Amino acid sequence: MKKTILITGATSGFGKAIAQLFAAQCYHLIITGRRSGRLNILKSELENQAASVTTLCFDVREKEAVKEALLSIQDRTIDILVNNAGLASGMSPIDEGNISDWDLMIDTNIKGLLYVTKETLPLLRKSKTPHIFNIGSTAGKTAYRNGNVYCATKFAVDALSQSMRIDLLPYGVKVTAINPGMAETEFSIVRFKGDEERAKNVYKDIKPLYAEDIANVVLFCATLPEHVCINDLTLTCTNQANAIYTIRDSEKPKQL
Ligand code: NDP
Ligand code: 8X3
Repeated sequence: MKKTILITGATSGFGKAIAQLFAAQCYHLIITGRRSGRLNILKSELENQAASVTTLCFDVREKEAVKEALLSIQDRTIDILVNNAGLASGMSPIDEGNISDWDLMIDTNIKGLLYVTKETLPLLRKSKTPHIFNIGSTAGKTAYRNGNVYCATKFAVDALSQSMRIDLLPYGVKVTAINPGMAETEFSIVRFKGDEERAKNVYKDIKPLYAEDIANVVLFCATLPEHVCINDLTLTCTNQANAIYTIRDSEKPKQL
C-alpha cells in the first residue's frame, strides 16, 4: 500500500527536494508552506509525474491555522511527518541581536514544529509504521559565533527529538533527527534578508551539501526495516567537520 508523507516547508530547499524524491518513490504527498503559488507549481509538476499531491497553505507559527489545516485532512492517515519548515534570521552577537529576529526563529523553529507535531499525531497514530523526521542542524550540536538564538532553536529541536522518541515509544513511532551542516538552499538568502551576495559568500570555495543530499538521507532512513530506527543523524559536506570547523578549498595544503 502507498504511504503518505506530510512535509512542512516544501516550497523550497530540503522540503521541496524531499517532496520530489518521495513522489518519484510513489508516496502520496501532503506538501505545506506559506507561499501558495509555489505549492501549486510543485503540485502540478509532481502530478505530471503521476504523483498524488495535496497542498496545505499555512504558517506554522499560527496555531489555529495549523489546527484548521490538519482538521481538513482528518480522514487521512499519515505515515511520515517531516518537520522541516524553519529559518535563521540575522547573524549578530547576542548583545546586538534583533528581538523580532529572535521571536521569528523561536516561533517558527520550535513552536511551529510543536504545533504541527501535535495536530499531526492523531493521523500518524493511524499508521502501522509512523515516523517523524525533525530537521535539526549541526547548529543544534555545537554553538558557533553569532549563531546564538538560531543555535538555541536547533538545540531545542535536538531535545524535542529525543523526548518525542521516548514519549512515543509505546506507540511504535520512529523519530529521526536529521542534522545537516551547511547546505546551499535559500537558507542564507533568508538569513541575510535578501542579500544574495553575502549568501553566496557562505559557500564560496566549498562544495556544500545540496537539498538532494538531505532528501536521499531522509529516504534512506524512511526505508529501513521496520525494527530499525536511526534516532540521530548528522551529515556535513566534506569541507566541514562541524558547525565551527570548515575549510575552503583555497585554504587546503597542496599535499596531505
Ligand atoms: P529554505 O529557505 O530553502 O526553505 C525553508 C522552508 O521553510 C521554505 O519552504 C519555507 O516556506 C518554510 N518556512 C519558513 N518559515 C515558515 C513558516 N513560518 N511557516 C511555514 N513554512 C515556513 O531553507 P532550507 O531548505 O535550507 O531549510 C529547511 C530546514 O533545514 C530549516 O529548518 C533549516 O533551519 C534547516 N537547516 C538548513 C541548513 C542549511 O544550511 N540550508 C542546514 C541545517 C538545517 P514558505 O516561505 O513558503 O513558508
Ligand atoms: C544551518 C547550517 O551552519 O548555517 O543550520 O548553522 S548553519
